[in-house]
Amino acid sequence: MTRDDTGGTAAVDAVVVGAGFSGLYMSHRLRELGLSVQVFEKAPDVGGTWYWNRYPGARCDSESHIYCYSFSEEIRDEWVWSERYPEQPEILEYLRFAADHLDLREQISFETAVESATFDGDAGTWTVETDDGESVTSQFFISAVGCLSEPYIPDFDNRSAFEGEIYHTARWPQDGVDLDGKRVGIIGTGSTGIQLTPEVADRAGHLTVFQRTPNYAVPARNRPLEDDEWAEIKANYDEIWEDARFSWLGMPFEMTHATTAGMSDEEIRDALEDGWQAGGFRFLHTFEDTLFNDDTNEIVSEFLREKIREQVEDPETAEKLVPTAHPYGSKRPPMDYGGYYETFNREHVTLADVAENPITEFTPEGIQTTADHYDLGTVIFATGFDAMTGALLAMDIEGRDGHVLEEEWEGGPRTYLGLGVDGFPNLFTITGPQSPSVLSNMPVSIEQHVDWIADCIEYMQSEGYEYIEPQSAAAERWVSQTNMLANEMLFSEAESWYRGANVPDKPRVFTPFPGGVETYRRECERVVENGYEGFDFAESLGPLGTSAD
Ligand code: FAD
Ligand code: N01
Repeated sequence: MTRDDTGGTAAVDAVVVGAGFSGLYMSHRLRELGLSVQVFEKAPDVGGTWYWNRYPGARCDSESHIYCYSFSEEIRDEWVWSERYPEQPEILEYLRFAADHLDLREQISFETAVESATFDGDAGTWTVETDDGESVTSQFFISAVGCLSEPYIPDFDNRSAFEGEIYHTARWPQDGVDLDGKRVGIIGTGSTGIQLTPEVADRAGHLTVFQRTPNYAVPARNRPLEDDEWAEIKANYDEIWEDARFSWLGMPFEMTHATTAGMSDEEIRDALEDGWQAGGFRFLHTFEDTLFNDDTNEIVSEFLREKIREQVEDPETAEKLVPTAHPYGSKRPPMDYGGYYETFNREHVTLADVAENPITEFTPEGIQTTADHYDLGTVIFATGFDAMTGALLAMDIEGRDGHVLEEEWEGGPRTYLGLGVDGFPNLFTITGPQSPSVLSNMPVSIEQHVDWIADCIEYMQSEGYEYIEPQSAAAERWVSQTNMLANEMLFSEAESWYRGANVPDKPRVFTPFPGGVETYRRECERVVENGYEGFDFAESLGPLGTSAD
């Protein structure tokens, strides 16, 4: 059955929220299974991340040949990436091409935000309500809302008093922003701020970068992809993807060394130089224990600190840019696409250390810190996202027997495998909390989640099951395992968005699964081989939630 256009309640087999990498592939797989699907997407087009993040310099830092879908030979054969790390318009064009090729647009309602989803215990269906007053019922409710899609804007005093222009990088205007000759301020030095800074410096009359925490940026070493290189990738495509699927980060790179222990200083330096020259995430593959071993990490961090000092002429500015309070990799490693550190050598660029002198308020003319006033015409928030749970919890989700997701997750998210939540039958969360998601090259993880969900629904169809729900004990175990693994690594040594630390009052828990893409995939496969261990299935609602596990 398809949704009726009258605004009345209608029934579909599945509602999918979001039309980025996840929602597009999910709706394709469901349609292949013969299900009727309704996709809701806030934006006026497909693309997700790549629709919204149009700021100057936006590009991926996964390499293009693996930052894409692998499931369709036709898409793969028809598409040619231009660069090692393509820019936002090219990635958006790719996702548009994929949506058109798979003929997915007809089932998507654009410019429609899902506001709530309520499980009706009598009917055994989800009722999904949108911001345009529409109401749809469905058997399955599938979230593809993205881990990094709910922008975070700090609540600075007097922001509305500012008489200039304010932008967030993840809500960048379609027609761009005129920055030429302007006095611009950028707040934030995460991956986004670091990509943005050199680009804005090229255009602005004066640029002030407000930095709270310095970061370790490694050169991305972007370049065009040559024809012969692309031909070789295509010739070995299946092998490359198989390596990515059974890897640590969803990237087909080998670790160069297990550890620094037993190596001479010169050997270590040479290995790090090789990683530095290779660039991007290949650098992180220099030593396997970088995120586990304090000694190795300190060597790697110190190498990067020296590299920063070499690039910045003024020693005082250099020291402000050198991270000392957190180990490399404990925050998401950013990439440098074009002289980030060298930008601070330019006459018209100022670094404002807002850890030392915090921002106190906005004024009509700019930003006041505890030390100085900065006159600005344009302020760009590169302040990131309410990550992992922000977009999910922006919807009011109520499961069976009055389980409300926001209340259940007051102390932090709790899922089984990042795929489902106990108390919420037939809800699936693509790249949900406690899955590898943001700790991986995401298309690899997205395809794995979508395939797992689609295969599970196919299994339900073949067995005559109407409902699936994780067991509480299984979710409990999975969350403990995720936390245990995170505690064995260096993640707890940084105030990062991985731990919800960037958003005031958010629970401080580590949200992604840090055990690696391969380990996670094998666990998901093992769960299926053991008859979907940890999940309950039922033909009617009665038995759900009663399993003693
Ligand atoms: P998204 O692309 O975030 O799509 C989610 C969609 O859901 C959005 O379109 C949103 O509008 C919609 N939505 C949300 N809530 C609702 C609602 N209530 N109702 C209706 N619609 C809703 N990952 C990598 O692996 N490698 C990279 O190099 C990389 N680069 C990145 C660069 C930037 C600037 C950012 C922000 C992220 C990057 N990521 C990268 C992560 C990126 O988010 C994922 O790779 C991927 O695009 C996620 O796809 P998705 O479909 O799961 O989510
Ligand atoms: O966001 P972030 P992002 N006062 O949260 C600062 C992906 N991504 O958009 O570190 C002052 O990392 C905050 O300071 P601090 C990638 O996964 C990928 O940059 O909290 N400053 C920080 O510097 C990435 O990790 C790519 O002390 C404040 C910055 O704002 C994720 O998206 C490109 C502040 C936010 O950094 C998010 O990256 C871009 C305050 N009150 C993004 N509040 C590529 O692939 C926050 N900050 C290339």
